Amino acid sequence: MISRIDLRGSLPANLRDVLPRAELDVEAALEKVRPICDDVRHRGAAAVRELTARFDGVEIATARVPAEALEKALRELGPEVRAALEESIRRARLVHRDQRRADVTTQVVPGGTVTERWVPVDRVGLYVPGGRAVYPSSVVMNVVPAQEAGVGSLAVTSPAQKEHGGLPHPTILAACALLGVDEVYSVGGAQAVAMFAYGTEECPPATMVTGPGNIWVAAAKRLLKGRVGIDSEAGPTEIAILADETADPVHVAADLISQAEHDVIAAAVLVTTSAELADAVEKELPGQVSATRHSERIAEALGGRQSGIVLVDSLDDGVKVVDAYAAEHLEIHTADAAEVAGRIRNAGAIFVGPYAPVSLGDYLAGSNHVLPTGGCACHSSGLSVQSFLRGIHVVDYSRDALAGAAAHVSVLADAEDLPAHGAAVRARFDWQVPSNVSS
Ligand code: HSO
Ligand code: ZN
Repeated sequence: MISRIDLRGSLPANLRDVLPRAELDVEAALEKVRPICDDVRHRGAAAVRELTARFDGVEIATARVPAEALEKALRELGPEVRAALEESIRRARLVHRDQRRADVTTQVVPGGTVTERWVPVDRVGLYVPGGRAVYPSSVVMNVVPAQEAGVGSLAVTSPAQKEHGGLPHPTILAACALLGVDEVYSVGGAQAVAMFAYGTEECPPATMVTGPGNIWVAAAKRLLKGRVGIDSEAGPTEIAILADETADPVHVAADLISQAEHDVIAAAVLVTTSAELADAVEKELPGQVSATRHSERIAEALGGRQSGIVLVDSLDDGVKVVDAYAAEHLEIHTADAAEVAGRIRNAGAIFVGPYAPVSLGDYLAGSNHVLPTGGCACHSSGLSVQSFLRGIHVVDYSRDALAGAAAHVSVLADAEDLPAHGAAVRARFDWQVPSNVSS
């Protein structure tokens, strides 16, 4: 059901290449997505409606979800789901509120300061997947950091659903209503990203588009990046587990299965020092898989080349392996899990010990579940308040402070053969370099 990679002995130099990983060919999707984005750019709302009819099989009179539909969805939301979503929002707010940054002013020289001022982007368009994946939790994970960052204008879009009269899934609508988001669109795919990037008669353009989506959404984000800011091109979900002989194989198997549930191309990787644990997990998987609802999808994900059990000699090697893999989610099931977690450098999020499964982070830990996939955790972070802020440097120098820098500016400008740069400073001192250079 799941393959094995034996890295006992010595670790190969090209560690990253020998580890299992799915390749998502976003590049190939770009050419298909380009005409869709161009169409939305040139024909606006009419193109969005026609593309929705073509790809989602639904005729929508307007892309904007009426306020009554949001109110109705909230009224009809089951009380248990409502309570769980409210608690998820409350915990996420606690964590994300603490991520807010204060402006910092540094006095570089007397009379010369640089302030880093944190300013939220003006308007964010949040993409929420639809279809097989109905993720109200992703509404929470995208909206909360944007709101806590102070983004003034927030719109959500999610694909039109035939069985819901051309509206997004009602739980998505209810989550928007709970979060106080009243601008919602029933548009999915590349056309949704284009709608936010270019704007239409119905939807003003956004400064930034965030949120996970399928390959078409990822391709549209790649294509329109620059025109609009993006978070990341979220790829298929990944879980890596670093475990020693103290780990419980039942928990390990359950957690691997939990993320394999997302997609046939989701990745589940166990890295362990214990061959006994590897055997026990392998023995445990089939029973748990067949007992769960999406067993076919899960079996395909676990059996795919992106998943596997990796055997290593020591925890030190295990740390090297999971660092090379740079998983979206990394669980640590070892004797001193906190100590091992402290040594990890590359992961989207780290889940420490037996009582912090990824599923907790998906819904209720307070952490964000929009995390870097495909190894991007070695250079990127998950969604946070910071994702929606720009740090603007505000430079404020007095005449004397500029005088103290003038000679160095002139010299550097000449060294770069950009004499007009130096002249711009000298113009303020009757074209002379002031003599009072401070160092
Ligand atoms: N594990 C997914 C998020 C999610 N799980 C949403 C359940 N619902 C990517 O981090
Ligand atoms: Zn999940």
